[in-house]
Amino acid sequence: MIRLFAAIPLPEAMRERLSRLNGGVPGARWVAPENMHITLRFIGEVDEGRAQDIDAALDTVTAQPFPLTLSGLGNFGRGHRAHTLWVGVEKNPALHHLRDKVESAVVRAGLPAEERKYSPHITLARLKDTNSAKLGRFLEENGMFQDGPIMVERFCLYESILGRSGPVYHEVRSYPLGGWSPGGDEAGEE
Ligand code: 3AM
Repeated sequence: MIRLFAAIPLPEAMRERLSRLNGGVPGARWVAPENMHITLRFIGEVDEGRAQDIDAALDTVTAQPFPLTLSGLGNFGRGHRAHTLWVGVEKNPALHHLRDKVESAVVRAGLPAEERKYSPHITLARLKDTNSAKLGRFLEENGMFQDGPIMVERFCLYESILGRSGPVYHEVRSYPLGGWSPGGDEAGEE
């Protein structure tokens, strides 16, 4: 079995800048810069055959490259139950369009549809029993964070290997955006 997810990789310089936010939240487990990405779809554990079907389906996804800007910070989970500290993404219909296409591809490959609303973000840290006042101060101090825009020109399939010191992600496939498509998507006809 292989644990997979589809995500947008980020340029190294941007990941380095994001990693400079590390600090000031006691108990946070900060994500290493090499592990930062924007998840499009968590896939989970699949066997080799299903992984090949997913790869083939993702290979058919067509979308134009698009700009993306990071903006603001937030957390998932309330109060002392906060579990994820993240950097947000400025409103971006093209990102949601790509995510919808990835979702359809994954469902075509036989996976159940994702029920949860898509909230694009970059996870900065995982939290546990975090002091909510300190977290609040961190969010206030860094809430104006902005970075980019970058051009999103590809998305990737990653393998997630769970280990004692956190997951390690490996890019297993890269899918370029752009180029010709029989559906006319690339000509902006949608
Ligand atoms: O992009 P982020 O870091 O927010 O939290 C996991 C990570 O998200 C998420 O998938 C990404 C790559 O591992 N993830 C892990 N298990 C998950 C699950 N069971 C999950 N997302 C949804 N359901």
